[in-house]
Amino acid sequence: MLSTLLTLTAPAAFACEIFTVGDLSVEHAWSRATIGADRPGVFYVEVTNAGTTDDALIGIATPAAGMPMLHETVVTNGIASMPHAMSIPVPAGQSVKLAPGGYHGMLTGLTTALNEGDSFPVTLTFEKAGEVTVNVEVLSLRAEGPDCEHAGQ
Ligand SMILES: [Cu+2]
Repeated sequence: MLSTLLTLTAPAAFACEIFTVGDLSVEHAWSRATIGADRPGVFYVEVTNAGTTDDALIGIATPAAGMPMLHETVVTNGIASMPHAMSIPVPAGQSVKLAPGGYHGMLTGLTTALNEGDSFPVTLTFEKAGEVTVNVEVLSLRAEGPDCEHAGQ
């Protein structure tokens, strides 16, 4: 009952939440609805490093999928491929976006279909800052990102 109420009254809150670990802040964690659970889901997020030490995202984990992995979409001669990214650099003083067409989390082996309005946790592991768990908001099938209003975004 309570969760239904929260979903109804705050539909866009999750993806706009900001999580911090050390010098890193993590926001805009979102995913896309899936038709079923057979195809992989996606995970996108934005990480800002306000510190003076370079860091890197080295892994993701979630109860929503059996095999979550970091991927990079690379287009070579017009052909897209998705090599496994061992680590995604988060240089000091910079922001890095996992977004459609670039770095992304691929959620293979979904435990259930992702429906718009759902949310699920993803734990990000950084080389230096350690771990942080964020709430991921499931947006519509064709979403290109959450609509958050932050000062300076
Ligand atoms: Cu992929």
